[in-house]
Order: sequence, then C-alpha cells, then structure tokens
Amino acid sequence: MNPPLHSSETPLVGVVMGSDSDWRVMSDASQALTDLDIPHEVEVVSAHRTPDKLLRYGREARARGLQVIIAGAGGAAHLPGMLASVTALPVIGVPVQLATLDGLDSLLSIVQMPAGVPVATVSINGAKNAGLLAARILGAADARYGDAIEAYARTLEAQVEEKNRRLKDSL
Ligand code: RP5
Repeated sequence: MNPPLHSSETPLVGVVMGSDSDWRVMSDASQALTDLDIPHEVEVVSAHRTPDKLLRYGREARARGLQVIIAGAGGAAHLPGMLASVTALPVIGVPVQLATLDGLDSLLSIVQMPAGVPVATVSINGAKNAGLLAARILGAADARYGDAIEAYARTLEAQVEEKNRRLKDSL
C-alpha cells in the first residue's frame, strides 16, 4: 500500500519517511493520528536522495503550521536528525527495521544525536507510539487532544481487564 495523498485539513503533524517502502511501518503513526482526529500530512522525504526537499520541508514546517514532525527511516537513518537540525519543532524519530541488522542500525542512527539537537526516538518500528507521543505533545496545549489521549488510556485499561476476565473464566 502506498502513502495517501495530503489531507485537505490544515495538518498539525507531519509524518515523513525516507522511502515509500517505510509506509508498511509508518502507516501505524498515521492510523494513530487518524483515530485521535488529528489532522496530519504524509510525505516521502529522503535525507540522501532528496536532500534539497529535506531542507525545504524542515525549514518551512513551522511556518506552515505543523507542530510536530514524525520521521521514520531505515538503515543509515539520517532523516529525523537532519530535520531536527533545521527546525525548532519537536521531531520524533522512528527506526524502521530493514531486512539486515534487525533495525539496530536504524535505531542507533536515530538515537545517538549530538547534544543540542534532540530527537525523541521511539522503539524499532514503534510508529504507533510515535503517533501517540505526537498527540500527547499537542495535548499539552490543546485540551481536545489531551482528553483524547486520556480516553484512549481508558480504552486500553478496559481491554486489559476484559482479557483478564476471559483468562480467569477459562480456568
Ligand atoms: C532509507 O533506506 C529509507 O528510509 C528506507 O528505510 C531504506 C530503503 O529504501 P528503499 O531502497 O526501499 O527505497 O533511506
């Protein structure tokens, strides 16, 4: 499945990825944002293959109204860090697992940022949590999103309790 086209609403979150091949993972971030009614956009931006686009995207993101960037990449995953170096927005990095090295290469490329240029790195293939973290960042200033995260937490709680009940009923 390919990334969808831009949403028509003004996006608050930019979900970017180094290749369309990352969409199999990064779609989880988009889905989490959709589930919480958070307007977002999806874009393929490659640190190595489209460097001019990367710089433009990062430099213009804030002025366009984005509040958070989620950036996923695999292998020599320089996209999140390079974006963080040209924008003041919070950047959440998603290490995408490729066929080799179990995603450790992606994780280390993203997490080991030099002091002064932070990237909030989630787990390997942790795109869903990246979407939820972006929602929490928005929720700090906008109660709608904070409330949505609290409601989501209650859903998780109810699901665990339901499974607990079923497990005990099966004994
Ligand atoms: C990275 O190279 C991308 O983020 C992707 O994870 C990886 C492979 O890209 P493709 O060769 O599949 O386009 O920059």
